[in-house]
Order: sequence, then C-alpha cells, then structure tokens
Amino acid sequence: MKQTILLLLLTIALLLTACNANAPEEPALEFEDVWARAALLPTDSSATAATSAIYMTIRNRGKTGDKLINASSDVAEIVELHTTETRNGMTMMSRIDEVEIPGLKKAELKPGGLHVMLIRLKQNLNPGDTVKVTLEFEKSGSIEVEAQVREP
Ligand SMILES: [Cu+2]
Repeated sequence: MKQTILLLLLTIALLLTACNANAPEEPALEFEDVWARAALLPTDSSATAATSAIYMTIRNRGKTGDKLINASSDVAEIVELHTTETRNGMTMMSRIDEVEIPGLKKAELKPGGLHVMLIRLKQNLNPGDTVKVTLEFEKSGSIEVEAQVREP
C-alpha cells in the first residue's frame, strides 16, 4: 500500500516536471473571468462621484514572473491598482504599485482583495456592457482585455 502511494506520488511529480518542462521561460499571461462591477453615475451632481472596480484571474504559464504595474481605461478619470486590508476591524482600500504574477502561478483580483479601481466613472456600467481596460506589465508590456459588466 505504501509503495503504491509512493509510486503514485512519483508519477505525479514526474508528470508535473514534464508539464513545467514545456512551459516557456518568459512570462505567458492568460486572463480569465475578467469582469467589472456594475455602477451608475449619480443623478444628483452634488453626490460623490461613482466608482467601480475590475476583477480577473491572471494566470502565468511561463516560468518567469511578471508584474502588473499600471492600468488604464476610458470609462474612468482615474484608474489605480488597489488592495483591500482589514485593520482594527476596519476594511480599507489602498493604492499599490504592483501586483506580482509569479512564474507558473496565478494572481486573483477579486472583491475584498486586489482590484483595478475605477474612480470618477465617466459613464454608467450596466450589466451586459463590456469595458476595455489596458493592463501594463513590467515584462509583457501593454495588454488590452475586455471586462464584462455584472452585478457582484
Ligand atoms: Cu479600490
């Protein structure tokens, strides 16, 4: 029984090694489940400006890590990379300079965590709309992705 498990583990290890051997050296980024939180502009001009956020999973199939260092979009006046932290029971968002995407791993941007913050929206984001966002990576350069607008 022990031997069977050992053999199984060995086989899995070999398979994993074989998979990684095929992986390119350079970062190879894939984007999954890219979406933006639906938001409406305030109808009252004295109200605070509307904000939203873009979330996604960034998978790196290459061996070398990369970093998301900037983002831009036409739908908002300001676009920032944010993280969410809870300190003394208070949940706060803060701006960060980069999001790391290690080699052969993934980075998840999701509600309550990392996100691309859209500040001062210029238009309504209705469910079903698509939003274009340009992501800038340290090594992979600029990549445009489309986010589907939906309710969280
Ligand atoms: Cu934020």
